[in-house]
Amino acid sequence: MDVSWIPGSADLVVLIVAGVAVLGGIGGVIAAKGRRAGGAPEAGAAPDAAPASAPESASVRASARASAEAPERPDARLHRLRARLAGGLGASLLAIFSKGTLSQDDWDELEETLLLADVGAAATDEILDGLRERLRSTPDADPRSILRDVLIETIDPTLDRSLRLAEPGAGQHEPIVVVGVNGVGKTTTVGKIARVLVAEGRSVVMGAADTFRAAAADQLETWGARVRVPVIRSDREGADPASVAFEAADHAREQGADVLLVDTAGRLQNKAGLMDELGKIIRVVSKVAPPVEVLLVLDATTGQNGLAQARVFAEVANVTGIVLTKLDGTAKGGIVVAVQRELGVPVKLIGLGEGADDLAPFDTEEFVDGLLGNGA
Ligand SMILES: Nc1nc2c(ncn2[C@@H]2O[C@H](COP(=O)(O)OP(=O)(O)OP(=O)(O)O)[C@@H](O)[C@H]2O)c(=O)[nH]1
Ligand SMILES: [Mg+2]
Repeated sequence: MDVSWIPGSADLVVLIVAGVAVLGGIGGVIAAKGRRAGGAPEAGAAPDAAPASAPESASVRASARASAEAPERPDARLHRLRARLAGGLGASLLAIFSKGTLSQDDWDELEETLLLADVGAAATDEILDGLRERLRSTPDADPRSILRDVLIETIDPTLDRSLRLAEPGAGQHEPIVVVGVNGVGKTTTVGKIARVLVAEGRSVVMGAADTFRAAAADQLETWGARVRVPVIRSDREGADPASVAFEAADHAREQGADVLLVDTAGRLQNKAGLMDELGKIIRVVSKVAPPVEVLLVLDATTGQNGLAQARVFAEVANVTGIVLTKLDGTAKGGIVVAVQRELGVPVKLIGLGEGADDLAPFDTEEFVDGLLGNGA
């Protein structure tokens, strides 16, 4: 833009540039917005923490504007959401099973249906063997209940799927780190988990350690504002994610929060880079408190690709649980079986929609009943 016609424009340009630089500097440091929002002391802040005189940030304004919402209690959620599972895998299986005696073609169709639902080859064989064996040994039993039993056994109702958290109010600022490739639903899941924890009476702090895009932290702040959970973030794109994670952990400790939720970036540029970044985040958070959960978020619609990515994450971080998102409207529910086998860790939560309360604790029987469209 040519501004040379404005008297003293050279000075003006210098002033504007200087102003932008100052603002950039303020925005570039860790902006412990939750701290300022809550008026909590700055003690223990990293040396580069935002000065108290920094202008009020967007998150503070957003938090003030938003009215707090009461999230739905988690226990009944899967029951409400399970209708969203029906119509996919379960409907196809039941259609085959309702034929009575199964011909070889029916068995082939069953196998194909399971494979198409991403159950995986080994588990498919096991399910088919289980079905044959049950149909033989209990010929009078309802084939539908045999199918239900075999699916429940395959998914394994004995696995501990609870988040390993202390009781609400324990104030142990226990970290949960959420990882996964981009677009799978990490940030949404972090926001939804915050709502679940708040509904359970827990105090929560969130850390936006996805510093790749400023929009990622904005997205998390929107979630935080709705349930009045402070979000620690940086305004500078490309800021050190581990510093943000540390600030967040430190803030959670200061506040005596029950849980710290850390959102991370999903770029899978290469394994070494990922290992470096995630490793560092987990290490610095551990200085305050070791993560009680590292949750891997997987998009249920991505099939084998998703599994391959999951493997890389599992090698890099000590994944303790899986969150399967986007199970609404997909016939790929079989991925639950495949991913548990692949990684040897249980699916703990499932995403069944974009709505704020569309995340449910995984319950094997409810899930199978949902798949099979069994009545409530
Ligand atoms: N239908 C459906 N959509 C979902 C679910 N979970 C997340 N989404 C949508 O998936 C999209 C991506 O979600 P994000 O939470 O931004 O994903 P992310 O992993 O944080 O993405 P990056 O930050 O880019 O790595 C959004 O449009 C979400 O609304 C789900 O369970 N069901
Ligand atoms: Mg994100």
